[in-house]
Amino acid sequence: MINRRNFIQKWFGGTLAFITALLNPFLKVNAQSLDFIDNDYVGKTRAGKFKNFYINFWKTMRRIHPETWTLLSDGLCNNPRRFSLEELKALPEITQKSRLKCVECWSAPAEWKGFHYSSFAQLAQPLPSANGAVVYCADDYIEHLSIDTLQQERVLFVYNMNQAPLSDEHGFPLRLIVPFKYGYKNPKSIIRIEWVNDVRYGTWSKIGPYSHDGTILPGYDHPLDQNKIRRRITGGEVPY
Ligand SMILES: Nc1nc2c(c(=O)[nH]1)N[C@H]1C(S)=C(S)[C@@H](COP(=O)(O)O)O[C@H]1N2
Ligand SMILES: [Mo]
Repeated sequence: MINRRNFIQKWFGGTLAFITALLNPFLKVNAQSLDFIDNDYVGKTRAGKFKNFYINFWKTMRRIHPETWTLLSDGLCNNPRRFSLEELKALPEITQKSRLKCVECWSAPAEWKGFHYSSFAQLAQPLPSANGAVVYCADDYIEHLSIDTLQQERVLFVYNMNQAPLSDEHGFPLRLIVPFKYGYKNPKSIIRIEWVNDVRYGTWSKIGPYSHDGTILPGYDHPLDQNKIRRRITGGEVPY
């Protein structure tokens, strides 16, 4: 018996040490979450150059490498397949200035460039039975948007921000900008779009007190570019 107990203790202790050793690099990265400079990870940041445009990530993740990234489109569509960034950048370009408003209260403005759902839909060919898209991101973040929302004029699939390719922090190489919905409905670092016809809950609306719809409500805003001075907002897209 004692031998067996010893064995179990040793085995358990050894396994625990092994798992801790395996996790160590990740734990270290999390501990430095204010500083993802010069390493292969990105994560939540509010410091340094990001103090005027905070960075939210559900999980710390490896930077996406341009050579390996593709966008998978599958589910209820005629044409399940992968798209390269070049192919998506060849779609008709739209430039737009809009403010991203987080439900945690801050907001920040940017000029975005990308393409509209209508041109992407010609390639991806969602079936008439599809009424929404589940957007999967590289940090395991998920969001669901209805096709009705995606069709709105101000909604863009974006690959440029302020005349430069999206940074890893802001969602390289592709994100959604939905200016009249809270930031959590603006998924970034997108890797897959699944066309669906049922309602799916996104990461935040599943765990938080936040609505599935995510439309910006009347209330207050603390614009990071204006010293966070509190102002009233009326709901919907926040003025640039
Ligand atoms: N992949 C991914 N996209 C995401 C999030 C996330 O955690 N992971 N957070 C959302 C939230 S809550 C906000 S406010 C915005 C913030 O965008 P930013 O980090 O580019 O400022 O990203 C949204 N998109
Ligand atoms: Mo947010």
